[in-house]
Amino acid sequence: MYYSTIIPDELFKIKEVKARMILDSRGNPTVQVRVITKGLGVGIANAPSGASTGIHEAVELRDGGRDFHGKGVSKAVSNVNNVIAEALKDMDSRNQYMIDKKMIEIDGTPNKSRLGGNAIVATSLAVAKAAAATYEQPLYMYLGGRFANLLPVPMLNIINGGVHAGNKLDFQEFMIVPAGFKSFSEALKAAVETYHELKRILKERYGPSAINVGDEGGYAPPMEKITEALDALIDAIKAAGYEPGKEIAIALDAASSQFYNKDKNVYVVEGIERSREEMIELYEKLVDEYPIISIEDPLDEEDFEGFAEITKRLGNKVLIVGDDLFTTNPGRFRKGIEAGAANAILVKVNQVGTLSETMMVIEEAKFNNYRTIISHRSGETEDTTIADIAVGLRAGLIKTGAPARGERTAKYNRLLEIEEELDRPVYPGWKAFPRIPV
Ligand code: 2PG
Ligand code: MG
Repeated sequence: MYYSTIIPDELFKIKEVKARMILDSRGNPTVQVRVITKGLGVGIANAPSGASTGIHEAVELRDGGRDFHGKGVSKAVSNVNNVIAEALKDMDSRNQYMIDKKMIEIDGTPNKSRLGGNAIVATSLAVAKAAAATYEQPLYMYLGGRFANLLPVPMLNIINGGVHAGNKLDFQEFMIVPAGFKSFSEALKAAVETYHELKRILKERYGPSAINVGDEGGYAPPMEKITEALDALIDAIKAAGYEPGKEIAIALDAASSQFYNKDKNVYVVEGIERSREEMIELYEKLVDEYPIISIEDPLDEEDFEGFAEITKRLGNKVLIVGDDLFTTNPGRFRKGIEAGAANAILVKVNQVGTLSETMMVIEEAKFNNYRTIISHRSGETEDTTIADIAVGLRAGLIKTGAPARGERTAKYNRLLEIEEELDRPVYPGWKAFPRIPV
């Protein structure tokens, strides 16, 4: 982190920590935390919320009972206001590690279930933002200093399936990746144009209801086959005037634990039961036929061995991304590194629960040649912190939904702002991936 010597230390001390309940993009309660330093730096952060949550994630503390169908967060809010606020008072807001450690110690559980992962993550991020505000610096600069100049390549989920949509697509996310451009803004423009062409194509092929959107702003057309979704993406890219595979590629999040049948040890895709080997063969075929450059959670979240196998077979061409597999958890990630499982990690701050642990995971990833993708959750808010984290920690890639719905565009809009603010913004394009097209 970036330290200045001009501002007295006293002003970085935490004066106030206050939480409240707000709503997320699915209309569920979530936690907002505001931290104020003695120098009157204000940091506000909201906890996001997943649907396809891995079993190893930090736990979102929910009230249960009748209110909000059990999804209330009054316990988490009260934990911030009555326990965390007292513990953090007068601590130096720049001492992120000690602050996060303190919350972890008070919580005392391996999955942050006592204070709540939602209470802890919102506080952790709000502390960093309050420290940055005390320096009068944007968060990305506070986190990365003068090295914070790398805009991430966006992975835009424009067809939704799985548990994020009400259709029959087994894979959860069909993303476009505008890697063949010189700047973030040009890349985003191409993605937006493709998104609108896709809308036209889907309406033509499947009727007006096909342009309803899912949780992440992507369309949720009544398709059944994976190849139908991929064909629609290719047609949309071409209709927008871009070359598939050269300018815009495709990424998938299979979120396969959702269609894995543990008792039978099979994956049920398009009504057919498939073994691990048959799944890998399916992915190999798809990668052969389509310009796919990234596959997230291709196999079950416990199958480190299977992940190692698919990484061996496809890892020189595509990113094999661990999301539910790693859950941004340092211990699980280390196990994955040892097994040779995956070559990229999806990084969700609320999955592990604190900013310091997130930073440790990113460092570990870079040291071990894993690519890092900073990710939103399917339940989001207008909070844009992950955009600053992606730039500040030089992640190289970001996954934050379709270029539609305010909680998704907020992050893209923040990245446009950052690109404009930077002296020399760098857009890594294809360098973010193992396969550079010829
Ligand atoms: C995922 C995420 C975000 P959720 O699986 O990668 O797209 O979904 O937040 O529902 O876990
Ligand atoms: Mg995922």
